[in-house]
Amino acid sequence: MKQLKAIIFDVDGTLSETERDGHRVAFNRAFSEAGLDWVWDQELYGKLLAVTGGKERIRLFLSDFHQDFSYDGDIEQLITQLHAEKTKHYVSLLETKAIGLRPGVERLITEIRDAGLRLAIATTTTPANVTALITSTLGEQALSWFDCIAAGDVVPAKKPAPDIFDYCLEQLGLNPEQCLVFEDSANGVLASRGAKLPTVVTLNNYTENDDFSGAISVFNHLGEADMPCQLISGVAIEHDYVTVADLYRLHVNG
Ligand code: XBP
Ligand code: MG
Repeated sequence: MKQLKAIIFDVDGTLSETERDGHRVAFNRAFSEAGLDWVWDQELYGKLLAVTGGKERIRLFLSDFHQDFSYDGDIEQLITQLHAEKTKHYVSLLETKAIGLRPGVERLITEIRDAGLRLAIATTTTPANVTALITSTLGEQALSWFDCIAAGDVVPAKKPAPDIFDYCLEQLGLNPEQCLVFEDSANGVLASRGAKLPTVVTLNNYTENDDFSGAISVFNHLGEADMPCQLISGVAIEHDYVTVADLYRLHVNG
């Protein structure tokens, strides 16, 4: 019988709604500061989310949405610089506590720790962004709750490639069937399933039309006692919000 040992969380869109009001805003600030007239509105940003990774997203913007842009210098250097500035803006934004955790995230993380299960993170975003989000929402001590924070360019191929999850499993010293993943996007599920990891989805506005056929269950969020979650598809849970007991039950179905 497969025994659940660790819960692996994605970050953007799963722990927190960081994309629209966090990353997008930070990209726009970096563009404006660099004297560029690029503005990523909410709709365009939704299209750019087709790729994961901020540098990759700028490349997609230039190749598919702004072919007219010409630049005399080294374009890769410009992208690297813009992305570094974007990261600074994003971290500053989080330091103002502008973005909180999604419903049920803090509660479930506490329950997971109390149950003696291990915690990990597997994300495409830059490590500094993860540190800033965890610190600003759960406090600096919370960084030590995660046995592995696998993030960003530590692997060459970002989600939907399975590499970041493979890396995370290696760091944890666990097999895929000993873990359960929370993701919010089709690219995330392709990556986790590519690593053979059982996966549950909490979707959001940007991902509600994604294909989650590889997931055990899809919920709108994790829910709280006073904020019931909704099952969109897959295996149901016992109560109105996802508990550790549900994690064991969902895991058996993975
Ligand atoms: C989400 C991403 C990231 C962020 C931006 O990662 O694709 O690219 O949008 O962060 P996940 P960076 O859902 O895996 O957490 O600019 O640092 O890449
Ligand atoms: Mg995500």
